[in-house]
Amino acid sequence: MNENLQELRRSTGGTGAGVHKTITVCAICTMRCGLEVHTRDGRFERIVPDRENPFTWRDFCIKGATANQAREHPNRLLTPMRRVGERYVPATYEEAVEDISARVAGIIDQHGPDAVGGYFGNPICFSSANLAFAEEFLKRLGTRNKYFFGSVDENARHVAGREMYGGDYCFLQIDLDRCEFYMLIGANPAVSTMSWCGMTPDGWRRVLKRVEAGAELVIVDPRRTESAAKATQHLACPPESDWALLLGMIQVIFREGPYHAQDCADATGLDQVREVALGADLGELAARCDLSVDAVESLARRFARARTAVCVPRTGPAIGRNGTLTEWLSHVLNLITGRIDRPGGVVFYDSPMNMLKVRPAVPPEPSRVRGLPTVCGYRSLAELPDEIETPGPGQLKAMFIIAGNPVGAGADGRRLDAALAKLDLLVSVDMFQRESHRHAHWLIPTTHFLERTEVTVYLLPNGEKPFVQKAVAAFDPPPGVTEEWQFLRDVAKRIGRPLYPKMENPTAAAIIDRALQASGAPSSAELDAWPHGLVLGERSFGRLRDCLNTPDGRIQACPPIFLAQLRERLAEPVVRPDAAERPYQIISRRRLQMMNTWLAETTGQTMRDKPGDLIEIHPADAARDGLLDGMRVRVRSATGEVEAVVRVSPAIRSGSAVMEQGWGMALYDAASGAVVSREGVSRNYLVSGEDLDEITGVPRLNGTPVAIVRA
Ligand SMILES: Nc1nc2c(c(=O)[nH]1)N[C@H]1C(S)=C(S)[C@@H](COP(=O)(O)OP(=O)(O)OC[C@H]3O[C@@H](n4cnc5c(=O)[nH]c(N)nc54)[C@H](O)[C@@H]3O)O[C@H]1N2
Ligand SMILES: Nc1nc2c(c(=O)[nH]1)N[C@H]1C(S)=C(S)[C@@H](COP(=O)(O)OP(=O)(O)OC[C@H]3O[C@@H](n4cnc5c(=O)[nH]c(N)nc54)[C@H](O)[C@@H]3O)O[C@H]1N2
Ligand code: SF4
Ligand SMILES: [Mo]
Repeated sequence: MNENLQELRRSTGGTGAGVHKTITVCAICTMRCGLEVHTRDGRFERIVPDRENPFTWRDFCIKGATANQAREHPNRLLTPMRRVGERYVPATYEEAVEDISARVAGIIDQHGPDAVGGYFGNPICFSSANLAFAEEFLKRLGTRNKYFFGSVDENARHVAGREMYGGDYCFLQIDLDRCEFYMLIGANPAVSTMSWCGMTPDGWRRVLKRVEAGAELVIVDPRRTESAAKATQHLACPPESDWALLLGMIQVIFREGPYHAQDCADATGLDQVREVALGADLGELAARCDLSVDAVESLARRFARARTAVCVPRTGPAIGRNGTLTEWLSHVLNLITGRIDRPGGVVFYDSPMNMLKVRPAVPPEPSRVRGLPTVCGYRSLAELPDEIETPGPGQLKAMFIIAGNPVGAGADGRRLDAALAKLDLLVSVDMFQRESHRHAHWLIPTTHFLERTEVTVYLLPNGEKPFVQKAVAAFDPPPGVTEEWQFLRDVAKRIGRPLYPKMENPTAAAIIDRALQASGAPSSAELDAWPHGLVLGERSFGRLRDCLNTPDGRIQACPPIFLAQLRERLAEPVVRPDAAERPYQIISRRRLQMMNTWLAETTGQTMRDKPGDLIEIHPADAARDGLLDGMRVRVRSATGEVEAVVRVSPAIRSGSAVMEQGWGMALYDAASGAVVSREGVSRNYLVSGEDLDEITGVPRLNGTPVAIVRA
């Protein structure tokens, strides 16, 4: 049934009698660590890092080591399940394809293509084939109702790429080993690894080695994180204030120098940035980030004078209402100090798969109901309930949720849950039935990555080295499980909208071979000669300015929509107007054992405490509000309320409250409808879908104001 690359599955020689080692790649996070899977007589024994992988294995972690637990989990979906009343019954793959395609075709006939939509979650990126087929699927349906995890993650980078360089996927990467001054804003690589829209193997340890050798590492984070504890300076600024710090630094550098005169002259719009920066009140900017003017000046001087330096904001600010401004102003800071596409700075890799050429910017389009701009052609997840519930042409009637758990990952999950229940057709493509799939009419099972043979092309443009490897399946998929790219292809064909219509028989292998060929890489078949993967050469950079897709061919330092938003923020009061009513702002945290909302059912269980229930606050705040360690409390926002347990910790900045993301999501047993597990609470139920960064469409997952009262 699986006409994929399984026949190419191959085991290298065993170590002991009957033990086989399969060389493959972890598909849980972007690090894509090389793995060695040991099996005996086809049964799992253990997973260890593939130390012969020339590139990736050093970040190997517990999630990779225990990956097989999800594959063998008793609640894994092993066959398509059709909803009948409040229950699910097993169905064949053919029945699923037939019923789903008939219903989708009917909905399109009656309501038009926008009535069918899709949401792609984060793991879709870890299979190049699944991603390509899923994008093609929505394209061939012809729908504008497209959603992906970017609007709860990296959209700030997409909009900066689009507006400043002319490419949605123009990701600048850190030239790590030549850098002497790292300024990381809202990043915790000690836990999350150096893998945001790119990937730098062993990156965090390499940064620490540079620090030992004298480099500066400044971390801006409201919590004294595992990473901040290793920094040469930790600035515990309040959530959402990073833009003010950056604008203050830019002012100091414009006022005093040194700045890079040539790079400033070569960019468009710097005069406007200079004017706003110099016009701002430095005392007020410093107050917004709770720093002294001296501290801002000192940081700016050190940054500007460092021989090499980078300023890189990550998820902390990106998933808040000031993600755009923070990302933009970090580029400006890097630009004026001559750090863009220069050694030791943030660089654009020269690659045959040049993302400025392969993926030019998709112009934003206003959404149907709220008029929010699309990013990369995708609407904000925060708009999904409105698009389902608002009648009229283009109203959503059917959704495909592929590799995602949007009820837990995005804002106001309770509202999204209620909206999903109103769909005529909800299809989930996942290994499990989770909270977001509660109302699904069809549950389509998928392969676990240990059951897939596939070349990953993702790292060709964005990895620190151009690297390709054929991940090899260590196991056959269960008999009732088909690859998801194949499912989407079969449904589209049955609807009469075949994917890749110019190809006779589009397969994962064919699509990937096309991408490999375009990159000058060996084909899937040829890559068998390098089971541990192949580094295609050294990276070069320095050609960003020749590749720009902007109207005048120059870097746009001051995109008008960014400037307009900056002026709005500058006009806002320094103290939040709702600070008395809701004195805390919640921020998020990750654990090594979890991956967003998944793995709670496997490695999540190895955690000693129950982090899914905790709200961490500063001792002074606890004393003021009469809260004690271990006390049960209600956490209230303008949107919702959840219960939690207080943990008092000096690591948290006063006024911030840390609630771990990813918890509170049910895992179901589809056949019986029983909730198998639901640990902790979902802190995202507190987050509004209306209060967001209007440019990225990202809600205040970090920064939502809350009150905490005794339960
Ligand atoms: N408060 C708060 N919210 C956050 C964040 C935060 O830091 N704080 N982080 C945000 C970020 S960075 C992200 S990326 C998003 C994630 O948002 P989502 O991607 O929507 O959520 P995940 O929890 O990653 O859910 C992934 C789902 O994919 C399934 N899955 C795993 N492998 C496969 C596969 O190969 N195929 C298929 N079809 N399914 C698979 C898993 O079982 C799981 O159900 O959450 C965001 N939400
Ligand atoms: N173990 C593990 N590793 C992961 C993941 C996981 O879930 N678990 N998820 C993966 C994914 S999908 C992603 S996108 C990456 C993300 O990796 P990172 O970008 O490193 O994100 P986080 O680990 O969430 O760290 C964000 C930090 O920002 C701080 N913060 C919150 N709000 C603000 C703010 O307004 N300003 C500032 N300056 N700081 C703020 C938080 O306290 C937190 O320490 O990690 C990946 N790696
Ligand atoms: S989850 Fe762990 S083992 Fe897997 S790729 Fe990420 S860091 Fe590597
Ligand atoms: Mo993410």
